[in-house]
Order: sequence, then structure tokens, then C-alpha cells
Amino acid sequence: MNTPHANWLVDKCDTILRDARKEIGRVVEQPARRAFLRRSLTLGGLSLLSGCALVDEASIDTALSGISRFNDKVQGWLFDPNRLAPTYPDSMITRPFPFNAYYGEDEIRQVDAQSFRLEVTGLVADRKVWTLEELRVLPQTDQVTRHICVEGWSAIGKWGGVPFASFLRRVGADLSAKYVGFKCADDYYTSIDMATALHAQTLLALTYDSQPLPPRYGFPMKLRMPTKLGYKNPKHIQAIFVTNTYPGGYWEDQGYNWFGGS
Ligand SMILES: Nc1nc2c(c(=O)[nH]1)N[C@H]1C(S)=C(S)[C@@H](COP(=O)(O)O)O[C@H]1N2
Ligand SMILES: [Mo]
Repeated sequence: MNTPHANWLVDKCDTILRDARKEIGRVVEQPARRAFLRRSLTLGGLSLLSGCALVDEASIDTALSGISRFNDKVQGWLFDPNRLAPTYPDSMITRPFPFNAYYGEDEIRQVDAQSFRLEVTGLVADRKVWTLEELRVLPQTDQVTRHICVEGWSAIGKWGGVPFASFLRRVGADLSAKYVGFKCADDYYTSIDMATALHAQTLLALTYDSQPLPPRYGFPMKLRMPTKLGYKNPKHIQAIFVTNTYPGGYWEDQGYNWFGGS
């Protein structure tokens, strides 16, 4: 291993450990949390979970979200921006492709194509709104990839659209910013790391199976990332913003891991 690389590794480990120590410090500060920590050290890994009833929920939440943030760091650090997710032939597309949302199919949002405007804000040079027509004339590509949902299913689908990296460059986004956030027409929201935003397979998808994205799959547009779990792929996108302030997400704020790599 060459020296600059080793130094980089040491620096990364140091940052991760510093953050972990800070998190443990926060847990230890309060007596209830100290008791929890003592118990978890005694009982060890798995029995800690079965012993949940013995300790207050807030301290478990704090400890677990600390671990989840730590996990985000490690995933971000291990993410290889040049590694591609598997792609499949059209013959392997799952038909019918499943629908999922935090509500049922009877509540699928109907977005009007004519009045639709995509808002692009935050750390971008060109903060404008886009019509659907303006987006449709940008160079597009499509890919057949696997979508994995944490609820226990996966399916292969075909999405087409604008490579997100080229869209971010076009709007003059600050590519050194940490996060890209998304707000959706159904009040869903999520955010991703810049490395994934710039990944070659991250698409601002306008089509599903070579047809305009149907309402069930997120008309008029979704962000499709084969490197991330289902809940990180926002449908019905209305606003995109580039920021250094952690924006969270609908499921992430309820305890799902933020990085959400697949
Ligand atoms: N706007 C919005 N996007 C969303 C969701 C949602 O409820 N609203 N659910 C997420 C989850 S958990 C999954 S698995 C996928 C489902 O996408 P599909 O309907 O194309 O299968 O959308 C993701 N994006
Ligand atoms: Mo999901």
C-alpha cells in the first residue's frame, strides 16, 4: 500500500472513530443511557435486542441511530463510484412490475403534465424551473436493472431518462456538495450522497419500459439508482436541491439507514 493511500485510510478511520466516540459520549452522559450501555456490554450483541423491554426506548434509539450513522460513513467510504450494478436482458423484466408506496394503489397521485414544473434549487448556478417538455428533449438513455425493496421483494425493470450526472452539470450544481435532496408530489422525500448522484447508472427517469412513466411508477419522473434500495428511489419528483445540510428522508427519519446501498 502506498503512503498517500495509507494516510488517507488512517484519516478516514480517525474521522469514523471520532464520530463514534462522540456518539458514545452522548449516550454515556445520561444515567439511563449509562445503564443501558452497561447492560448491553454485559449481555453482548444479540441478547441486547431481546433485553429491549428492560431499558427505555429513547436510549436504544439513540444508540441504534448512532450505529446507523456510523454505517452511513462506512458505506459512503466503501462506495466505488466506478463499479456498475448488474444489468439484464429485456426478456428478464418482471411482469407485471410491482407497485409500492407508503399508501395503497387507490391513492396513487395524478400529476398534470401541462402544469408540471420541476424546481431546482440550492447550491446550483441555474436555479430555474423545468417543464416536462424541456426535460424530454435532453439526451436520454435506458437500462434494465434490479430494484430491491427492504420489505422483501425484488424485481427487474427498465427505466429510461437523463443521466443525473449530466443534469447536475447542466444546472451548474456544486459537485463538491454533500447531498442532493428530493421532494415529491405525495409528500415523500429523500436525499442521497453526491457520489451516488454522479454514478453512471443514476437516471432522472422519465420512462418505464419505453413508455412515459405511468402514475403508479412515479409520473412524471423518478430518480432511478440500481446501487440503492427501493426507498431511496423517489417517485413523483417535484423539487431537487443541492445542499450541505443533511436533509433526511421519509423512511430514513423513522429509522431506515440513510445511505441505503443495495
Ligand atoms: N414518492 C414516493 N416515492 C417512493 C415511495 C413512496 O411512497 N413515494 N416508496 C419507495 C419504496 S419503499 C419503493 S419499494 C419504491 C417502489 O417503486 P415502484 O412502485 O416503482 O415499485 O418507491 C420508492 N419511492
Ligand atoms: Mo421499498
